[in-house]
Amino acid sequence: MSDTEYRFSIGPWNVSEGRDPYGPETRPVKDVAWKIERFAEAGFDAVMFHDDDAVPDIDEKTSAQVIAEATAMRRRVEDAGMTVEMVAPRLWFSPMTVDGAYTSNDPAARRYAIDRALQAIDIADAMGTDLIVWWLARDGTYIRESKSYGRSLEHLAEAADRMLAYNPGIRIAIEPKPNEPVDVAYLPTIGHALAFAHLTSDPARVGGLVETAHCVLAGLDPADEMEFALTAGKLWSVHLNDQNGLKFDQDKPFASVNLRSAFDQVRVLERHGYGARGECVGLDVHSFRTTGLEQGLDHLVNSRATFLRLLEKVRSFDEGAAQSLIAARDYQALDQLVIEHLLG
Ligand code: GLO
Ligand code: MG
Repeated sequence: MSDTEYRFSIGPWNVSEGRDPYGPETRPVKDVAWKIERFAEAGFDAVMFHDDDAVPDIDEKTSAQVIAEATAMRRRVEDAGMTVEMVAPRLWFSPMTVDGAYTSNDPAARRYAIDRALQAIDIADAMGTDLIVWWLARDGTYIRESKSYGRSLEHLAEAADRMLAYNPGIRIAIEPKPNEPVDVAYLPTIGHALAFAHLTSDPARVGGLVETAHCVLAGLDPADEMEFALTAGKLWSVHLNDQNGLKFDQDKPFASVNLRSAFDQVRVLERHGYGARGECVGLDVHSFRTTGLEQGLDHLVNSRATFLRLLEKVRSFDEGAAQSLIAARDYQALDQLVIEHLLG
C-alpha cells in the first residue's frame, strides 16, 4: 500500500443548476469565479475546465483574447491555492456540432471541431496543464447507416494527430462513454480508447480517463476498467461517481449506489500507486435536483469524504488473510472477509 496523499479535482459543471430535460433550473446560476472561491473554501486541490468555462463565448474571441482570459483564470485558481488539472474542449453545445464534432459528415463542422481543440490546447498551455480531456459527446450515431464507423475512426485519428503535432507537450486523455447523448458512441470503453491510441501518430501521448458511471452504462466493472488503463500506464485521470444501472447518466455521489464497487475502485488506484505521479482524483458528481444552494457543494465534499473513508478500509484490509484464502481457493470466505471488513 502507498502513503499517497490524494489530490482531488472538480469542475465548474459539477455545481449545476438542477435543470433536466423535463424542467428548468432549481438553483440560481453562479459564475465560475464564485465557484472557484467555494472550491477553495471546501479544500479542493485542483480544478477541471471546459475551454469555455475558462473563456466564455470563446467563438467570438481572438486568439490573443483567449490566451489573456485563460491566463487570468489560471491566476484566479492559483491565488485561491489550487492548480488546473485539465482542459476539455466542449464540443457539444455549438450549432456546428449538431451532427457530431470530429466525425460530423460536414467537413466545415470537422474543421470547426479541430480549431476548437487547438484553441483548448492554447488554453491548457496558458493554464499550466498538459492534459486535454476528450469526452467525445457527439461523436457516434443515432442512425447506424448515417456514418461509417471506420471513416469516423480515421477522422478521430486525424484530429488527434493535428492536436499532438500542434503542441508536442500535450497528452490526450480519452474519457470513454458508451451512449448519451448519442445512441452509440465510437469510443465506448477504455479498451476502445487505448486501442484507438495506436491509430494515432504518437500512441504514448494518448491515454485515458475512466469514469465510474460510464463503465456501469457499458455493463463493465469500473475497477477493472481502471486497472486495465493502470496496467498499460495510461490512467491519467478518473471521474469517480456512481450510477444505478442502465438508465440516463446519473453522476451520483461516489459509492452512493455500490459501496463494494467503490471500495474496489479505491483499492486498484491505491495498489497501482495512482496519484504518486501527480494524477488527480476527479469527482464528476452532480447535486440532486432537490438540493438547495446552501448544500451546493455537499455532493462533492461527501464524495471526497467517502473516498478517504474507503481508503482507510483499503489500507486496513487484511491482505495476508486474503492471500491465505486465495491460496486455499476459499473464495466464499474471501467474499465474507470483504463484506465483514466493509461492515466493520
Ligand atoms: C458526461 C461527462 C462529462 C465530462 C466533462 C469533461 O457524461 O462525464 O461530464 O466528464 O464534460 O469533458
Ligand atoms: Mg466525466
